[in-house]
Amino acid sequence: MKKLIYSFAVVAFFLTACKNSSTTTATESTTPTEQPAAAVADANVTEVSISGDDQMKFDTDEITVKAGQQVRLTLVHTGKLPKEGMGHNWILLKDGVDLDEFAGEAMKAKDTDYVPASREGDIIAHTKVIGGGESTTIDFAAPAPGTYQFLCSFPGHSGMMRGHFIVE
Ligand SMILES: [Cu+2]
Repeated sequence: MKKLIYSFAVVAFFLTACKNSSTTTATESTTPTEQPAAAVADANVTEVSISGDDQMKFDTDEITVKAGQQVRLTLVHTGKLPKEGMGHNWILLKDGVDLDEFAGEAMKAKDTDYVPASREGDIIAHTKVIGGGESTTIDFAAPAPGTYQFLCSFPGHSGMMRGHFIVE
């Protein structure tokens, strides 16, 4: 019981300490600087990240952004396998494109990172193929509100590596 009371006292101390320090920071940052302008410019950019692993899986099957935003998407490969064997990319398809049909074409397009030239009209945005330990970032404008599909087009991956990209 004594120990419990002691822990409460420690927690209470930290809470008070935090409160004090945040009050101090708030007061310090009231000085006007050039920063607000930069913050306004960045407000239009939504940063999202998605990762793929050596188990042929994305860490999420749903990404949501707001219409009118610029999207900065980072694809991270958290695995160790090289891109020749376990490469991942991220491709966002236009509304109405059949994902399985697209993936069937894409797996033949090794020379162009599994992005088939004949299907470029079906794509809103895509990354390059990366291997374990690598990451890549792309910027694109969020399309009109709706639900879109994304996939990894590396051969055999789209069955597992796919999801929905929602624009609100
Ligand atoms: Cu993949």
